[in-house]
Amino acid sequence: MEKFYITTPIYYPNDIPHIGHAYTTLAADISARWNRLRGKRVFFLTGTDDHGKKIAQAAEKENKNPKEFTDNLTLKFKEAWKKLNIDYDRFIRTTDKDHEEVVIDILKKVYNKGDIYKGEYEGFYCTACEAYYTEKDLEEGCCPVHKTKIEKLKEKSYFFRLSKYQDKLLDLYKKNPDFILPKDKRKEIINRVKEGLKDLSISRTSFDWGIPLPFDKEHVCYVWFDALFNYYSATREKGKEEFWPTDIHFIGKDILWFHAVYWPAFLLSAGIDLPKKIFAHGWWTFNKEKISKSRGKVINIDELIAIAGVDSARYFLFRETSFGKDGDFSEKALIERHNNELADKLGNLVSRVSALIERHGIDKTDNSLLKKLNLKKIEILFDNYEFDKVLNEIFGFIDICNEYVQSKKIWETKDKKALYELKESILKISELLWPFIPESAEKIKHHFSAEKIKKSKILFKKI
Ligand code: ME8
Repeated sequence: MEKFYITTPIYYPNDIPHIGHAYTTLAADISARWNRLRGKRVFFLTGTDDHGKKIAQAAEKENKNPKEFTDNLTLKFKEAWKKLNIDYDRFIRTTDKDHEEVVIDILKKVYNKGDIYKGEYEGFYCTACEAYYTEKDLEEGCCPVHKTKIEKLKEKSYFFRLSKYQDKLLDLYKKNPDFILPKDKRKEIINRVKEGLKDLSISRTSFDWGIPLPFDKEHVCYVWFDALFNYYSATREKGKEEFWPTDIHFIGKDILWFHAVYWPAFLLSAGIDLPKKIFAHGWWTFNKEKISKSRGKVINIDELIAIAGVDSARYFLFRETSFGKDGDFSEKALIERHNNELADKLGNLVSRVSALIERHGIDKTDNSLLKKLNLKKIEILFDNYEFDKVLNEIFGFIDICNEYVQSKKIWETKDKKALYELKESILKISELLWPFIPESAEKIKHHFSAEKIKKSKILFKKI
């Protein structure tokens, strides 16, 4: 049986999760379900990034110690994923003992190899990014991403010899054209790497919320060096080793640089096999505005679900925009898709056909209707993470089924053979939709697998 290892970023537990975090985690859930459906052994990892200055500051603001602070918020992430029907295999935290041990081991290895050396760093540090900037990166003295005033830091630091890996990285991108997806993002990374890579500061002394360096306890490990290794440490558990390397890392485009440049360089240095693919998806805005806690434009998980239910939210996020492109979230657009597509197309098909079968029964026959479903195409689209197009294909077939009821005038002809074809087609539709809308798909499957099929209850109430 083929294995499939999929990950999400590990999120900063400095606040409750919002729609952006849900998006990546849902994408991974959809992929995990699809691969399980195809009989693969799947390992789906998500979790939280507990260390670092950002978390230390957020905890301090609430007068909590960082461990206690993150324990609390990590629970909120787990609750949210449960509400959204996200079925992961492990929730890792960078404060987990097994993870910390792996990071310490790797740090020793990379240090002994000579890829870590001591120096001094002077630069502009944005805590929200957990990254250093040079003066020319700044926009009027502010962080180019967060537009907040930025502090100048000078500290003794250990450096990772990132510059040494420039050619190896370029070679990696060349030999593996699918390493960075989508393709347009790949080009951006290659161009930036070609401009040159500076060595990377990987330790901090100005706070202590992190993993102490095994060769100098005065320093804690830089949060990104610690965090990225979560993907690897989760596979050091007994029985999980076979899952390495990762088949696909799902991330948002904001953190592609860390994943496409730092991460493979760290792994090359540590002598560990590289992940197969990194997919950087687009960014959601909310009513055309940036999702930002500080400016009050966020939509949290309870708000998202309250609009039209879990399945409609899951459906909307992957139907509205292609994975890889930016999208705008609005309640209005979600409700429209809920009404016009889930209720009017899918819901209508299910309720009409079930009512007709209850009245007239079915008669087994060859299924010419089902042949109109292009399964091969759907498989390719799914494997290419073109979720919106997958849904487009399935809903195109739902239209064909609805037209079939209409053109055959089944309510007059009482055509049991056509009803059989429709029943089988609906079962196939429910299977293909299961990764996206698991709860409704299971209801449909259950309903149409019954010995005596009865008229179904309304699946999606119109809003
Ligand atoms: O970056 N639209 O954590 P984070 C789409 N801890 N996706 C969004 C989004 C939006 N508006 N906002 C957030 C970190 N995301 C690090 C990661 S991994 C080793 C360490 C999603 O809590 C998207 O997946 O800031 C993005 O990459 C992630 O949340 C950032 O989460």
